[in-house]
Amino acid sequence: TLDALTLQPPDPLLSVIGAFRADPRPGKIDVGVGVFRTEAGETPVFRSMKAAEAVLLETQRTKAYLGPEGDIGFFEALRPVVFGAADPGARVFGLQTPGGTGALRLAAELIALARPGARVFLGTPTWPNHPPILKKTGLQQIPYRHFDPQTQAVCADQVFEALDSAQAGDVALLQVCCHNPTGADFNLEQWREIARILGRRGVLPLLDLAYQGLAEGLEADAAGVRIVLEQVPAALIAYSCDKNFGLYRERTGALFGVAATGEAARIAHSNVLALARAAWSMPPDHGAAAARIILEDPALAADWRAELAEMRDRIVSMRELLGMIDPAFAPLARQHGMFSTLPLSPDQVRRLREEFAIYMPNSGRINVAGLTRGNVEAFVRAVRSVM
Ligand code: PLP
Ligand code: TYF
Repeated sequence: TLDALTLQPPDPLLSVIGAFRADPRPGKIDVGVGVFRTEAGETPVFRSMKAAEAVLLETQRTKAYLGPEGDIGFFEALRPVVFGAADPGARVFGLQTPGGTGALRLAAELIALARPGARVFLGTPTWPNHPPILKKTGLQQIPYRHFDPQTQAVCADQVFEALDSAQAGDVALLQVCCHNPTGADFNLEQWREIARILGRRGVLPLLDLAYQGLAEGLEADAAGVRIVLEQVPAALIAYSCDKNFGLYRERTGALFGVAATGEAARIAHSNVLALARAAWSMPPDHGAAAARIILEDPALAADWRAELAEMRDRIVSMRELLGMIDPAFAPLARQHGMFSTLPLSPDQVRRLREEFAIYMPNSGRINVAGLTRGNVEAFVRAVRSVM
């Protein structure tokens, strides 16, 4: 049976990790995979997380199964961070998932169960894992242009036009903040227009929130969710804690659903539980348990928020520095989060790797958190020299 398989290409983002590691050149620069890095080039465990893990080690009395929902306390503690004052009460359902990826996959499965082969409107370029997840669940993709490489900004008119061509029962997969791979987010005015269109057309929003707190702040970064919820009866939110709690390999996330009524939420909830059971049965506990301890403790939560603010400040200052060194990079200062996509060909990306030991995926996406005050000028010079 297995000899019927054919060779598959590796993950274009994760394969940069190994290539960078194998390069012996000092001064090499990794702007590849999307993990936050400090000025020292490290991706440390948060202080607040270390403290929460110590509490967990001390107080955890059992590791007995929790069930397909995972840690309900985690889900409930995260809920106000996502919805704030816009919490739809009994219309909310959901569960803990293995990372944002697990939440996306479960959301896609739920949509496919309700409406097999549903159409999903998807802005391009997007995170390379979005298309395979939709494909695996048999959903149909309707791509449209999200980003204009010339202006380095959202092409809002094309987004509105695409979404306005959707019909009742269609889905729109939208990234809420820190757009991966372009950093080009919707502003509030654009979110309001998108929300009106989704409401008018009867489109189900599938909101991908993987970087809350890394753009402008925890509250500001959830604006898209809250604006959309004012205009639509139902929505799905795939949430990742892997960046904003620094949990990455612990695979921590949640799927939040909002249904039209409490009864519809109860039914949808029973379906996501059944789908989770058939996929991973129960999510891994550690990251969610530690995140819950942070969120439930005012002092730890305050420290967590301060650490997030530090990360955000570093990202913003690297973006500003890029623009100050070379005006061609100035538009990057208006973008959010770790990612930007430079107008580089795969051949130029190869030259940066071979001649300058600068590592990024072939798409020309860079992680600005891989830059430091010490290497940013060399980075700009190298990029300019291959352009
Ligand atoms: N969505 C986007 C846009 C992402 O960049 C990521 C990154 O990992 C995810 C979802 C999934 O996050 P996780 O690592 O928690 O699965
Ligand atoms: O886009 C990124 O770099 C992050 C990390 O299969 C990531 O989202 C990349 C690829 C992948 C899972 C996570």
